[in-house]
Amino acid sequence: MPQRHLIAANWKMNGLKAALPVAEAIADIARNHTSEVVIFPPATLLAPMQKVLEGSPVKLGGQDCHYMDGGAYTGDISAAQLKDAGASMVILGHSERRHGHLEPCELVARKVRTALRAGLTPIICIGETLDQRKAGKTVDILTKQLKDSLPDELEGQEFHVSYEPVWAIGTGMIASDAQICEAIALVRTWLDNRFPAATPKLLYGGSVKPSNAAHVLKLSGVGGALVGGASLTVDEFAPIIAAGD
Ligand code: G2H
Repeated sequence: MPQRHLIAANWKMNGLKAALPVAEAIADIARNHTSEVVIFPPATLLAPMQKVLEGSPVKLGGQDCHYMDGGAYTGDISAAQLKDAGASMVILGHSERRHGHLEPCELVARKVRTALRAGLTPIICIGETLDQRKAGKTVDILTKQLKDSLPDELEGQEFHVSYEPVWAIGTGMIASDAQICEAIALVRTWLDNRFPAATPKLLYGGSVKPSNAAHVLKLSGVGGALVGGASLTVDEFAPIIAAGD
């Protein structure tokens, strides 16, 4: 039986309380489709969104967490706090963290361990920049990111990996079928060797829209999509959820 697609809504630093009805509408839509739908709202909306989603199939996740379990880290959020506010998943290693906050792979790996300790399922993001792709380094970069960001502790745990080419994020310039399939195949082969018992879903992220979602989700090995801009409105996200059927 084919796996259900994982359709993840990464709201990034968007959304006030006024956006809660969007989550409510997404929950209504998700009830009529087969995909597993997860919303990653800003942390301020986790608790109120949990109330809105009560009894619905839609899950919640955090967009990042600190590498420590807790302590004097002003402005940060712990994995346990995300869990306490209703999250069951967390995105780690998103390129907006790797590049915008200069987070190296080793830090991502520490965060993965912390997330697992808190009982969160990590979605670990990897992806090359345009310069790296042009220089023919994509395979090396993705392999290094996998090797250094995925700790041994993932053995026997639930986790997912999202391939997000940096140049495709928020640009409207989606990767080609060949580029997606090549990267997904590389990740699957690497994971099969490193974590043979694991069954992670492999997501694609980067300018997924209603117009391309069904096509991307049918590509070989693609188990879901991490959607940014197009997850912020029901009009755009509803057809992406439906595309996962
Ligand atoms: C990639 C994606 C969501 P967008 O960051 O993770 O964003 O769909 O806006 O390119």
